[in-house]
Amino acid sequence: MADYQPHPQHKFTFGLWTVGNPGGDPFGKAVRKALSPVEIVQLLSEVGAWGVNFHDNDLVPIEATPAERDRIVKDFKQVLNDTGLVVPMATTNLFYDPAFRDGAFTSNDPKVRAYALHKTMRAMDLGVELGAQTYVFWGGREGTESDAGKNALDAGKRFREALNFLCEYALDNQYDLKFALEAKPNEPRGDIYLPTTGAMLGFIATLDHPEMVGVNPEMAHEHMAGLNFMHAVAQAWDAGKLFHIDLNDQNYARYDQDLRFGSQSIKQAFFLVKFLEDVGYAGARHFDAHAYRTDNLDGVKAFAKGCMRTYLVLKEKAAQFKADPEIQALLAQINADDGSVAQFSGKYSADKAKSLKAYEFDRVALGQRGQPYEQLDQLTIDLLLGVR
Ligand code: GCO
Ligand code: MN
Ligand code: MN
Repeated sequence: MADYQPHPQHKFTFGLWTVGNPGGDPFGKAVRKALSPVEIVQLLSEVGAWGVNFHDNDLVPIEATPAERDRIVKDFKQVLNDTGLVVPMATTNLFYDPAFRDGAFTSNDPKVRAYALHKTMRAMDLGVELGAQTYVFWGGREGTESDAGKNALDAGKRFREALNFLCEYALDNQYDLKFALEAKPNEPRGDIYLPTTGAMLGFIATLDHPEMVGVNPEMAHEHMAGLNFMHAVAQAWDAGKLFHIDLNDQNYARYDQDLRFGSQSIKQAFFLVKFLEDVGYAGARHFDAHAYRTDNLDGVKAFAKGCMRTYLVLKEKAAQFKADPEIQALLAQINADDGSVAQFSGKYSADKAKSLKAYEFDRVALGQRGQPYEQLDQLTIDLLLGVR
């Protein structure tokens, strides 16, 4: 039996803002003491994480003087050095400050758009200085409550222009950095532009440097939209665009819950882990969530350990699924192919099209074939419930 202990090769990461979340919400103030970035790294090291990610202002407060910045960065580098934690990803806070109340790159105010670029370039410098190779863009306030005041077409053009500018900035500075766009359907805006991973993938193809830009799908965000997260991740993978992933959990059709990975949608989490392990996704597994507001520091540690433990348990379950003869026999039956139409598969040719059009199908027989999905799903459930 595995011990489900996290190791560096699992590439488990957390943001400073996740385990550092003091538990405030729109209805109540913080309930936990704010931890310094150094304390957070120590906590992450204690629970066995591999890396730590941050928004510029999680590390360096927006009001900090250059001298304060230097001291904070020095202390942070020291604790990274002491603990061995790495910084695989960094990002910009373009949503907290009132300056961004109507968005950043898509704001109607050209000064805000310019400030967003200025802030992001500085944040990229900081991320690169600390070793980040992935740079996430989550457009938290890039959206509207009313479409009366903002033109959706202009917003898309502005977002594209900003990303093109920042790609050039990375190239100009020879930064070894890839961008990962994170979609979310709503919260904090009524509607956020490019609300799904699929929408982001379509948008990336319109950029000047699409090869530098991929996605950072988040489980809770696709669930908020009522979608199948694993399907979104599969599409991103197929496009060669799965540059990063935000793992957490969420009850469908609720507010943004940021629950511990696997705490709510265990079956969806299983198929996701199975997918990532089956295809050999080699990037970071980032847990973008936080502990329940009810909990104190012990709960924060339990939360972080729980995210990683559940991932590893599901990884083991995925291996069991693969090794289970009954499950595999059903899958073989489901995917059976007698080769009788092999001549029609693959690339188009005029001859192939002609003979396929002329081929006589037994349509009624096709409709009579049932699939043992009920049996297979129950075996999956038995496996997940630990009775198999
Ligand atoms: C959210 C988002 C954020 C982003 C983070 C990194 O719902 O608040 O998921 O946590 O992931 O800003 O870009
Ligand atoms: Mn989120
Ligand atoms: Mn996220």
